Amino acid sequence: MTAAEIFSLKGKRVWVAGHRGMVGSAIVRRLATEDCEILTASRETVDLSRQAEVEDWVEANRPQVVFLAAAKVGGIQANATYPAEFLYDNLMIEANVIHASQTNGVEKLLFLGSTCIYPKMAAQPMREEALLTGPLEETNEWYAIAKIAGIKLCQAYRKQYGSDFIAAQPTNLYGPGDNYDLETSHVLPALLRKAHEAKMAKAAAMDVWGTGTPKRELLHVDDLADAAVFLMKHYSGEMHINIGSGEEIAIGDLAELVCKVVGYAGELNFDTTKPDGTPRKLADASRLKQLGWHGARPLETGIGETYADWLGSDRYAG
Ligand code: GFB
Repeated sequence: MTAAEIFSLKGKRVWVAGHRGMVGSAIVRRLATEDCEILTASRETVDLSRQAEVEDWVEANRPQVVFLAAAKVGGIQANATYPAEFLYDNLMIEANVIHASQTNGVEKLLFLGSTCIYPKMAAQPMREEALLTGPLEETNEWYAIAKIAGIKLCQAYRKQYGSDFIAAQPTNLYGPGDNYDLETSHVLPALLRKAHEAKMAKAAAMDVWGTGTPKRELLHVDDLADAAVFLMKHYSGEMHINIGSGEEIAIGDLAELVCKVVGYAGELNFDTTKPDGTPRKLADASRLKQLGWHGARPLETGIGETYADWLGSDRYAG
């Protein structure tokens, strides 16, 4: 049974902060099917890390609803290389957008975090209650601390001002609009690119970082966008909500699946000089399920769609 719709987007001015990113652009695509007015602001118009610019823009544009999808993001190596940027940029963006939303009377806001907020050794699947029960994983603790602060801002503004600000944690995402730079990307676009290039070059093998044993749960970004809109309409509460597919896969098996989709039959070379990161990261999405959302597409289908999208996009350099 689906929980009742408690908030309507009909006729509302809805700001998607971070609309050029993978998550924000997916939310814009999803909102196109709703009867609402979508607001976006380019980086040239408003730098979200600047408090005065955010306050001026929100005051002038008066959004009623905010999807806070703007963030500095990256894969395991980017997180480990740029700790200051991952902490500072994300803290500034979320503090500015959440505060300006409260002072300008935004009716509802959804903040998007990440399942890396949970302790490295959290019991699996990870329930929302695992937050702040143990040490974080070292490669992404800077990003995680910023995202935890975002959740706490939503809770604090709800407590002190009665603001209907909610938070959700998507698991590892993939899909259209992803970053394919091998140094800074997440695992799925990296594997797609490596397998494709190895196929084109008729290479005997391709590199996979780490041991291949860590497990990850992957969710297509269009499914995340659908779940985010669902939560906006059907959920209000202090508890942050997990968003996941419920399926996990070892990185070695993921590499094999990507090779199958791409049509590359070479060997996999595991480069153990690269970090593994968290051993397992499976979200317990039962709260979301109980509310009535369960729409994740099968992983192989999503990888096939993403591969086709990348080959046809201007991110593909040939
Ligand atoms: O996706 P990923 O970079 O991020 O890496 P995390 C996931 C796993 O895939 C790690 C392995 O065990 C990597 O070692 N891997 C194998 C690769 N080959 C590759 C490759 O070519 N590129 C990459 N990038 N990985 C990030 C966090 O963690 O995930 C962020 O750092 C955030 O804070 C994000 O939470 C969702 O899942 O380890």
